[in-house]
Order: sequence, then structure tokens, then C-alpha cells
Amino acid sequence: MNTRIEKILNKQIKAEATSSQLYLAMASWAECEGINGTAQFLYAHSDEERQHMLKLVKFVNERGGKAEIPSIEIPQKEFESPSHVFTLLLEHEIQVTNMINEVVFVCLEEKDYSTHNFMQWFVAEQLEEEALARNILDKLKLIGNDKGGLYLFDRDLNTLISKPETPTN
Ligand code: OFO
Repeated sequence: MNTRIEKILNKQIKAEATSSQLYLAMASWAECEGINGTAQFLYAHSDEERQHMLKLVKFVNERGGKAEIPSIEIPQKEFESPSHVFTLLLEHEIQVTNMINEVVFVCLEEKDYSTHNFMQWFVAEQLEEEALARNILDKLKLIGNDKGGLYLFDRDLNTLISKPETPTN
């Protein structure tokens, strides 16, 4: 595997692991706050990010590179509200999208078309994740401080949990 590609994919492995830990911290906070629908949504989202990391780990190793399993900084553990959580989540996803775009850019510069092809899955996934986070934030804006609305929002968040994906690469 081209060393520049290996390096940037390893950077992405760390980004996905960081996402997984951050969403796990958010899930744990939500559970302690008694907003269980939100907690379940975030636990599932954390698992999804771990699957993204694994997908990259397996791809790097199968293509003759060496995946690096990173250490992760302790994530933020206190949040002000569900809106605060999902605002941070969207900001984080936008950062990850920028990183994915950078990987795609390097693939083109290095003429590595098979990694470029592999990364298209992540490009599509980022679009979905950003759209989902924006959708949730829009709902929260509408609800404002209405406790009944927040109760229903939390209950319904369960329905937005996507199915865990088994990594194929
Ligand atoms: Fe891995 O999609 Fe979010 O970060």
C-alpha cells in the first residue's frame, strides 16, 4: 500500500474511533439524565462508528498496509442539553466529512483508484449522518423548552436508530 494512503487511512481510523468514544460519552450522559431514547440512539451511533473504524482497519490490512490502533483522548463528559449534544455531534460530523474529503483528494493525487472507490461508501455515509443530525436539531429547535415535546422527541428517537452494519472490507 502507498505509504501516503496508509498514513491518511490510519488518521481516519483514529477519527472514527474518536467519534465512537465521543458518542459513547454522550450516550452515557443521556442515560444518567434519564433520556433513554436519546441514550439508545447514541449508543447505536457509537457502535456504528466502531464499525466504520473496523471497515478501515480491515481494508488497510487486506491491502498490504498496517492498521494502527490508536489511543484516544478522554471525551467530553458533561453536556447542557440534548440540543447541545446534537450541535456538537453535527460539528463533529462536519469535521469528519472534511477529513474524508481529504482522503479522497489524496487518493486522486496518488492515482489510487481502488481506495478512491472504497472511500465512496464513506462519502455517502457522511451525507446521511450530517442530514440526520440536522434533522434532529431542527426538531429540537421546534420543541424549544416544551417538556412534553422533549418527552415525545426522546421516545421517538428510537425509531431513527439505523441497523448495525457488518463491515465487508
Ligand atoms: Fe464514521 O461517520 Fe460519523 O464520524
